[in-house]
Amino acid sequence: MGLFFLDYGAGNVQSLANSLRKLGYEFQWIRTAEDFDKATSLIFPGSLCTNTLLQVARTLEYALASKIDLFDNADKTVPHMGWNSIDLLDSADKSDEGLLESSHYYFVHSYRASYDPDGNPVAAHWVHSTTQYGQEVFMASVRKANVFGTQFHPEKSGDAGLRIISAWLSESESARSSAPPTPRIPRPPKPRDGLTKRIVACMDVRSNDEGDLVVTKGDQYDVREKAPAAPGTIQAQAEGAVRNLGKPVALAARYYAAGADELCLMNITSFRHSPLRDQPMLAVVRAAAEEVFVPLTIGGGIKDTVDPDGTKRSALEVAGLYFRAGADKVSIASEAVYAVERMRARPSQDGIGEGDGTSAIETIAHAYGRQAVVVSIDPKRVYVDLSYDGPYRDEVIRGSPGTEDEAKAWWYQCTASGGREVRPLSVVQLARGVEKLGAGEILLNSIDRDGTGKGFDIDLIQLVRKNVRIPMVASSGAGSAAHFVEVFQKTDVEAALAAGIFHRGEVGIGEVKDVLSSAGVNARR
Ligand code: 1PR
Repeated sequence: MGLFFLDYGAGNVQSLANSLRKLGYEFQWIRTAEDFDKATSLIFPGSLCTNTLLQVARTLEYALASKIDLFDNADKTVPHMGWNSIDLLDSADKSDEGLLESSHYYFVHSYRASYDPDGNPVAAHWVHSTTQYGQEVFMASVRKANVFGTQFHPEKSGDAGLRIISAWLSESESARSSAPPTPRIPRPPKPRDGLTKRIVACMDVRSNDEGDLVVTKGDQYDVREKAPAAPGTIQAQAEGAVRNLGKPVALAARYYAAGADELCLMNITSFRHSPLRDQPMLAVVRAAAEEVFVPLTIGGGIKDTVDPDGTKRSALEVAGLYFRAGADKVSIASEAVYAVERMRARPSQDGIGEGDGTSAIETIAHAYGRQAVVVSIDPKRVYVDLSYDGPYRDEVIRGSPGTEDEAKAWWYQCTASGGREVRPLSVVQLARGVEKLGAGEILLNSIDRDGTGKGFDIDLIQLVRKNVRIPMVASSGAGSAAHFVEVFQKTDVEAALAAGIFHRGEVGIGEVKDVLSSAGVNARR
């Protein structure tokens, strides 16, 4: 008897289990068919429900009776990824299961069950809340008798999400099973797209010279302290220690408490390691996921590798290890560059090239969904003559008058291995290629701006935005809260990321959100 949990390999199993532990609930995993009969409450990753599978099946049947379609990406990026508000439909008993219209919840999905009270009035009675993305209104939560399901991820929705899980599970089982159906009152939705701009804190993690994993931060990807070169030595020999800005798990917990909408952990020396050697990184992810109830992206080393004992591991297996440890998305950099180079060797009508189904992006997106695959791009400016007419002429940016870039022209070249390898690929070619291969989001860095505090590279971000219809995170160069306002006002990105200013405590996440709100940019509070 008691609370049971069904693990069918979905990506968010670990996060949901962590949220239950955080709330103090004990649960058992469903291991045999008989366990279903022992369960008085049953949790399906992605939805919360009680009693028997039959009821789950009925709920799904009900949901399937509604129209389930892909979001239209003509007016917005897809997947719908981020924190959105909900519109609670009225009920006779006012049972809102802990949901609040003043809160935001984390959504990540490409398909939605549309809310259509006129076309499907029977189903509409069981819709508990709706959400709007662009012009589309869809079901955010459903409840019928003792079955409750959400489209968003309560386990990734911070305190607001934990409150829902707690409200549902703390309702006594007898109250739940004896509760009469409480049909909602269908009505036209209140028009509001409440999607907020996301603020992401990124931690670059590597081992220092003592072998401990620390959060570090470079300037233009150089993470060592600058030491003056002694006479007779070259600068490389005079490099100082790896900068140590704190412990990854403690910092992750601090950013979660401060209101970060999402966190990234980048294993920045992973290209030297196999997953077996990266066990400490897996332990960091596991520990961070126990403390942090917002989405967690893990990057670095997502590629086919060979362990020291000769065991081969595919990128899909490596990603699976991170998902099992509690990551929600994996971020792929070097392998994405190589995959797009390969696809360009297989010509296609759209000029982008064709994947062969074997790349890390394709295999992971196929197994876990495209929303679980981020591609991290590390571009560098290549300056050219103002009269440049070479192969990248359509992507050339000319500096605006009155800026430090006046009279300069450049295009953006892709790199691999954290900027160490320059590749024959432009940022536009890479972005369009990874979108076609199945990436769900682009994390756009800039080697030129990283750690400089000069602000985001607006030209770069606008260029990539014009070329892809998946969500984008702008990264590199944030030096003040005003830089976040600038990036959201001048470009149409969904999220902005910073590292240095947060690690050094120069600007707080709360301060960024205050400044965004004052400037009229929608931010989660
Ligand atoms: O190639 O798939 O193994 O992935 C390696 C990952 O590690 C890539 O995402 C790459 O960006 C990252 N990386 C590799 N070397 C470094 C380095 O710094 N030496 N860090 C590195 C990248 C850039 C951002 C940083 C922003 C914001 N760091 O992560 O957080 O630029 O910084 P700021 O706000 O201080 O300006 P693979």
